[in-house]
Amino acid sequence: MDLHIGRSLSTAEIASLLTEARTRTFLLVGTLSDAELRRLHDPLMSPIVWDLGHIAHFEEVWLRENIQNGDTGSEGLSGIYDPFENSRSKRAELPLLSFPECRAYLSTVRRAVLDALPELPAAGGTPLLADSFVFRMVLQHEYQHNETILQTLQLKHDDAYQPHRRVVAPAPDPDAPGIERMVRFPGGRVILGTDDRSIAYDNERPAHGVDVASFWIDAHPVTNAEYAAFMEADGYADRINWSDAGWAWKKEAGLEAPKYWERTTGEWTERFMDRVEALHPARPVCHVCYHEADAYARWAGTRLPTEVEWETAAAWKAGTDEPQVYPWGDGPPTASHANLDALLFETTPVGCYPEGRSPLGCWDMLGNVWEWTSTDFHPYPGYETFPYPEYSEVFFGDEYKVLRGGSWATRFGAVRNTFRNWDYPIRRQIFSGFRCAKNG
Ligand code: AVJ
Ligand code: FE
Repeated sequence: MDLHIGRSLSTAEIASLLTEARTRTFLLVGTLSDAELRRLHDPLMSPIVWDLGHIAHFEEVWLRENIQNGDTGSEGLSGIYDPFENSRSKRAELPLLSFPECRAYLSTVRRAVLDALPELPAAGGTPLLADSFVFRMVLQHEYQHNETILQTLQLKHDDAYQPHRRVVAPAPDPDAPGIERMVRFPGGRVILGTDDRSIAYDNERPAHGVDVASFWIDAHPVTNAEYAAFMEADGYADRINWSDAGWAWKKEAGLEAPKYWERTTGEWTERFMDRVEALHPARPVCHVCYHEADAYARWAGTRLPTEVEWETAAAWKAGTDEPQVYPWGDGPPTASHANLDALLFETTPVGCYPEGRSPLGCWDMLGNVWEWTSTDFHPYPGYETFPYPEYSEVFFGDEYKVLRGGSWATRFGAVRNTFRNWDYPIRRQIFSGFRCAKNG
């Protein structure tokens, strides 16, 4: 699926991308009962019907009210579906639309959007419409909430979610070059971020030069086998591995293994939705918080990469001034580049995606697991809010750590080398792993 970054979309392309996004949303939630959709599965997440109503509301605000002066008759819903008015743990108490009502709301908004599309100025007369940005923003919003819904489904305590698994991982290529432990960036000036206005969020702009010192970075994310070695070496118990904040959190939360790891008969297992599997040694460790990633890195004699180092390892290509949009180049992601787009419903052993390697030699930069970086979420120099402060601006500060690269649950169109995600350093219901770096 191609979002044609950098140019405006035709009416037909917009319609087909919007339809495809909606088909996927319903594929994910279509087998759930009304009760499962309405329930608060975990205080960290919204009831799934909230996400669905919020997807419709966001589309209504941006593709009807803000560009078409449209009105679809849903006044009063703002108070329910505005994320800033109600925290996630309170959303189950709201008068939420039922699943059938959500379906009706989604389709009423969508019909109005599609009906009005042909009348929109083709070349895009406003900053929102220029290069079809606002359509890609609404698409990415639905994609992002698909991943949020998958986090909720993975958390579900009662009957495990049974996904439609539509894809199998490519078998590791026996002729593929072996994976080195670490690769080295020789140091130099790199361009980070982007000036793109067709898909990039405000927090990815502007493109800016940075002088980056030489460093080493893991050629693949830290694997289960590597993480298990840290556990066996009493890594969780040894104070020396932990920052003060990490140690305090570890004690309070009683952390002793990644979330969804279970040990019943001596051997660790890892759960993906309804599948409990023996720990695969070559899968990246997933569902660790920042503090666990940081502790592992200290134990290993390394550190987490900065987001500048991460993006350099993904996007820099020797001999060119232009950073690459994706680790493999500028072409859109496909199933042979990365474990993205959710239909595998689990992580894959590192080494399955030789086509996805970056020029520096890093595997799995996109897909599989989000990767914690050591960087707090701050704006780039020259940042300007566009189009609304509640996407990034209100989150800037040292409370959040930046994550990069997307996970198996991230849709193709929702990630690229410049994409910045962020979360609290204690979170681990997200599909998060990490890779390590060191000076040199
Ligand atoms: C970019 C994943 C941090 O889920 O809070 C969804 C994405 N923003 N709706 C979030 C988002 C508005 C955002 N993250
Ligand atoms: Fe949202």
